[in-house]
Amino acid sequence: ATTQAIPNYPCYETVEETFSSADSIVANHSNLAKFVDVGNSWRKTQNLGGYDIKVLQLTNQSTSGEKPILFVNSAIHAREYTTAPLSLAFANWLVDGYGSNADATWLLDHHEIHLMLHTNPDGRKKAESGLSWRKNTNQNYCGSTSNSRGADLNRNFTFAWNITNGQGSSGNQCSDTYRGPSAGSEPEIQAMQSYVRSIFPDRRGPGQNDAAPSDTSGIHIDIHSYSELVLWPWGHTNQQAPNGTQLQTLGRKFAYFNGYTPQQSIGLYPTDGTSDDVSYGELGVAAYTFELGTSFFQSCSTYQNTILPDNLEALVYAAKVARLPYIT
Ligand code: ING
Ligand code: ZN
Repeated sequence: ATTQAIPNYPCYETVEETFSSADSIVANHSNLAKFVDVGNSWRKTQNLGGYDIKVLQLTNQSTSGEKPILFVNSAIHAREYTTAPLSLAFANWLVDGYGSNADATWLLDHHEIHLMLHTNPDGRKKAESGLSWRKNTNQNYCGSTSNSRGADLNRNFTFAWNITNGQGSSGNQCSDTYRGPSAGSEPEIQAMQSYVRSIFPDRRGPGQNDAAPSDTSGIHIDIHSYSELVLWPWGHTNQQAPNGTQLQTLGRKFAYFNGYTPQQSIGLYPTDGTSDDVSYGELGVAAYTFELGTSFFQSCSTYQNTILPDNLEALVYAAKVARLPYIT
């Protein structure tokens, strides 16, 4: 692969380096890893280059039976540099430890870890040039050459989309929290939502359309930066989620490992159409947002000495506690 590290941030893999590292993991551990194409970035849908949306699936393919799933997505916001490197480091920790580290071995034998390393690769490519880019790069919003163009992918999910009267997202195409013209309008979000629906069964109780999940067995973590927080639904209302107590208990345990502040996500600010609200609200998956570190363009030394080790422990713990619905 071509070497093209991000200027001044040699510890953070580019999109291409991330994908080629994932390909190497598969090449060196073909019984433990698959790298699956699950959709397209906006630019790819337009034949403007762009990228596939890909998931690194990690589990021992020789051990059979249904396994509990941890799904992690990272870099949905382009400038949040540390997030995809953390997911990739987690993957390497698992496969490198297989057969020697008891935790890594047990996790790969009996669990599935699914990593959407780059949820917004078009945007991430912009951010790699040093721009403070958050959204995707959809040229239909805010003018085709504006650096304010695109949709905020973490306001575009189909659950509770645009439900807070403009408090939790923006209708202004040039805003950094532009929600898109309709729920799920962006191809990156269509790819992620159909993937999440394909791996997690609907755990909601009978007769419930959009609320009151009765079980939290699978786990989804959306990795962002920054603010040193562990967040859980809801973001679109001050009400506690139906499983608010359980979500808080698990969130506090994640926070024990990474040292962050655990809270319901609306405590940060109101949001709508976010990833954690949809995974929890539509499917009953225990869904969290981690806010890594203290800046977008975090120094490599802080990432390597603090953010990476602390959050690796939190992710390992999350993979361990993901469980099957019938285990209580
Ligand atoms: N923060 C998140 C955002 O999308 C968030 C915070 C996520 C709040 C999910 C509630 C739910 O705005 C960053 N840094 O992107
Ligand atoms: Zn973010």
